[in-house]
Amino acid sequence: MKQVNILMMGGKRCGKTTVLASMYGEINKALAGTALRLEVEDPQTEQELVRARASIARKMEDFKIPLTRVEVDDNPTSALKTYSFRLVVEGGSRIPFKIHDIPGEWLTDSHQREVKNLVKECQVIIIAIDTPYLFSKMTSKGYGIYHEEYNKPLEIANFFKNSLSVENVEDRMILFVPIKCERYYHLTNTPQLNICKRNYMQELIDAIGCGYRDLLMYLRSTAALVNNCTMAITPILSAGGIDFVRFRTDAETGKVISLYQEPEFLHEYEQGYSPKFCEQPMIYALIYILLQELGEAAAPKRFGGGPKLFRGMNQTQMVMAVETLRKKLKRNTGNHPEDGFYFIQNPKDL
Ligand SMILES: Nc1nc2c(ncn2[C@@H]2O[C@H](COP(=O)(O)OP(=O)(O)O)[C@@H](O)[C@H]2O)c(=O)[nH]1
Ligand SMILES: [Mg+2]
Repeated sequence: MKQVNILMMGGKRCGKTTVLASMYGEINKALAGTALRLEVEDPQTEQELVRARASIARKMEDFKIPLTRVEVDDNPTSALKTYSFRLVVEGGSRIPFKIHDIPGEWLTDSHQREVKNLVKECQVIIIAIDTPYLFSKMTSKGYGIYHEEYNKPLEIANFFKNSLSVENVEDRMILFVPIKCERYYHLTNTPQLNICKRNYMQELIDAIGCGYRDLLMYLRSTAALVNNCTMAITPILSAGGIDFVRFRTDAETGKVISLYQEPEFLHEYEQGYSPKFCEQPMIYALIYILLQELGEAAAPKRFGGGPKLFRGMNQTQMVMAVETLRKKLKRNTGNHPEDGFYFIQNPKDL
């Protein structure tokens, strides 16, 4: 592959652009000490990220009024959106770094072929999960009542099972990224609120297990997948200082309305726009891609060995970048997840 390609899928309007804007604000701190830096490539990407940031910042102001309503936006864009970045290697060489955001409907309609072709080009697939829909209004199935409708887990599973071959997915990293985790993170970490001492971030892992059961079973169904496909859960607080509180159905329109408010008991430095963990999926992705590249570089020349993607970097720089990023990677210790971070399968030993 000549460029880094990451595919993002998930329910509509779940907050993907907002997460990308927060990620971009943080990733270069994580890359400090490596020979790499991420930059925006085109003005349109820049504009979109600025707009998403302004929108969430405006919301943070609105949420100072308790129980501010957010209505589910019914006007999602129905086109593929590509965010163009570049990885700049010390010394000047540039690696195109693209994040493709596909509308959820594309998994079931006539665009399936296009998505399939896109998957072939992508090293990493991100499944964005709207966490309140997954976790709130819990049912006996182990996930929330709105999860199937809004996060589309069945459509995602069917797409993987029916439209992709094992070769399409086996050498990939698949990240489950629960976004808007504020409420559950703050509840877990605020003793005044967590009277039953529950670890909501840990419970989130079980909810993902139940909510994406079909997909997970499929991705673990053959030796080829188990031995090659990397899977992890990397939760995100896309905005920081706002908590989802509950859903309400509007009596007149029948629409589901989410209620948000400023969290209680937050330290001053956590109030307002203070996203957390947004850089983590990119750290996971970069380590994975660097390791893949190092693996190929180690392959004998006649099999086309030697770094292709990171041509401007020598092997030592690549190894050092992996080591630096590894130190910043949030991960589970043994079977114990940390803040909901959890490797489901880690065959490449990240
Ligand atoms: N309350 C709340 N709203 C959010 C959050 N993330 C995004 N939004 C809002 O939800 C809407 C859709 O977000 P966007 O990032 O454009 O979603 P996308 O369609 O998946 O790219 C925007 O109005 C955002 O400001 C969040 O963490 N909390
Ligand atoms: Mg978007």
